[in-house]
Amino acid sequence: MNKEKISGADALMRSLKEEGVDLIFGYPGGASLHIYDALFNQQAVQHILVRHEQGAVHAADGYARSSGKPGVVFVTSGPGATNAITGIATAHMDSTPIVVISGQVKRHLIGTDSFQETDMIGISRPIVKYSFLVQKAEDIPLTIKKAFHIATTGRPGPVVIDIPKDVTDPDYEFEYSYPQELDIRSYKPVKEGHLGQIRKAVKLILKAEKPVIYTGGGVIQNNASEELIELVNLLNFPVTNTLMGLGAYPGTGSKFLGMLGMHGTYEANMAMHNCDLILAVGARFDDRITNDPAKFALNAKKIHIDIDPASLSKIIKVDVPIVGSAKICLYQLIKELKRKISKIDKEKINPWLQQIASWRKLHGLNHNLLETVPSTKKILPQQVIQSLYKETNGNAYITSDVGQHQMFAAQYYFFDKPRQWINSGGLGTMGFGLPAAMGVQLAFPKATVACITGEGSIQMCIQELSTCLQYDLPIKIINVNNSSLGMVKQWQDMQYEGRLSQSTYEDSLPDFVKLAESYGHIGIKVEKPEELKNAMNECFNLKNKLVFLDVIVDREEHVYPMLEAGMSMQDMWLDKKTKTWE
Ligand SMILES: Cc1ncc(C[n+]2csc(CCOP(=O)(O)OP(=O)(O)O)c2C)c(N)n1
Repeated sequence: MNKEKISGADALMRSLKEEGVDLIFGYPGGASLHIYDALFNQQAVQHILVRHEQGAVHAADGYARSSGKPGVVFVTSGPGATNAITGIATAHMDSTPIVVISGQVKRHLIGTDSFQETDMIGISRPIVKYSFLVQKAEDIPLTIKKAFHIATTGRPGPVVIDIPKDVTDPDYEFEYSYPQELDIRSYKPVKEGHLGQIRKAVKLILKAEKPVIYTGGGVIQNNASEELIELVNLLNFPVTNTLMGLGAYPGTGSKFLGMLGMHGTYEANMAMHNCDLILAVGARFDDRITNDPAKFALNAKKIHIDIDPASLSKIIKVDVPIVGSAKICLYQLIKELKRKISKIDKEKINPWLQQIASWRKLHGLNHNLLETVPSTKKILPQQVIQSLYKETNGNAYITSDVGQHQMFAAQYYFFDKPRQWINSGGLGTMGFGLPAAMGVQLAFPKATVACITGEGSIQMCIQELSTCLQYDLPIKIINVNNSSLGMVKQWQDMQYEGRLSQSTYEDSLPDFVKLAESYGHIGIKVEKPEELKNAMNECFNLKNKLVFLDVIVDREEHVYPMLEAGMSMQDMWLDKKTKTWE
């Protein structure tokens, strides 16, 4: 077969097409001009021009989280590359598969402090799953093949490919072919759980009287929700999800305890603290869950399924570690349990389920605040989420930013499906919500996409409102406006006697309605509780428009429950005056 001669830049575009890429988020510059010219000369891949590289990476991340396909980013060298760093770190902490292709200065200029030179490989090293500095055009196809394989398999994560400008020079051509097979000897993630370990896990499961299934983002990433639901139905065990895991088990499901951890529900945290068995799947026992690891679930046996061997017994020592993919290991567990079906006694855990129900009755979240809090008061942030949930029938894709509004969203919107809830859990990146929503809307043009944000977070990537206009993205922005950096203020209220150091803005906030309008969108402001329902309705009825709903809420509201730092999972603040310990 005659091989065609093409340039490195054209080879890059061809290789991306081979990987099924149809969308790229990016921003051009000197070092990536050859690449952008190759992009211009092809039709297969659409490019979304963002307004800041951070937005490009979050958008690719939102695209990846919602669609399950890897997100792709183009940035230029120097400031383009460094602007992408927060986005890469965000994807790294939440294990999202993205491939970031950065332009680099010409090879002979590397190391000379040349114009717009920065050591992208060095800077990004601790926050990528892997990175490549491409040395010659001929290496591009195999590098792309490897990058997509590494980003999407095992524990997914971001991969950076840094390409010096002369490597993509149109005057240098080589014989292009795309590798069909790939074999990386040093990288072979284990998918199937060890059968002996699965059997040990089954033994513990059959013995348990007070079990909890605790799952995280791994179940969503690995498309293992169906298996999780089947397992729950088989055993009748209660389930709690991390912030990253919401939607893996239906939020309205009868066995669901709500989110656990720092702002988890009372019943989920009490169940974790008092259980006799934890089955952890695709979750990593991070500090927002365990509180003090030395006081964590002391009477529980622990089974931990995770694709990443480094996560096992990293923070909490577990009794049965199982390395493997969540989907396959859950399937293996179900299969083994079915072989022992006569030994499954669903009734045995009834007293435990009753105990959990009584915890919920005692201090569970009030999901009827819209109906029960008088409309003479200020709007509560929780009511905004409840109103949004009602208006969208629970069917929207929800992205969020970081702060109190994020926690209220996690607590009060019931996510029934995986990939419906998209937020920065690990890094907690303010500015994530809007560009992530762009990625979701582009992945699912007909879907309803809402971004729950705060007036602090939205201003971190507000420039993407312009991108939304260019590409007609009818995102609904729900700004839970408490005119303060609410989560910071909450900690200052609780731990610094209310000294609000740099967490308020005096009267310097923009008029968000006018701001939205100046970007060509629609803005609606709501201040009174009785206006909320209609405004929400108007917002979502404007189907083809981006609407910025600026909801002025009670700034004194705190997020509860809240774990008391350094204590156990049962030590929670339940409101401003009530705590569960002495
Ligand atoms: C980029 C970044 N800077 C700082 C923080 C620390 N931080 C966490 S929450 C928060 C306040 C967020 O305010 P806002 O977006 O208005 O949301 P609210 O908490 O008021 O709902 C801050 C500053 C962060 N998470 N991300």
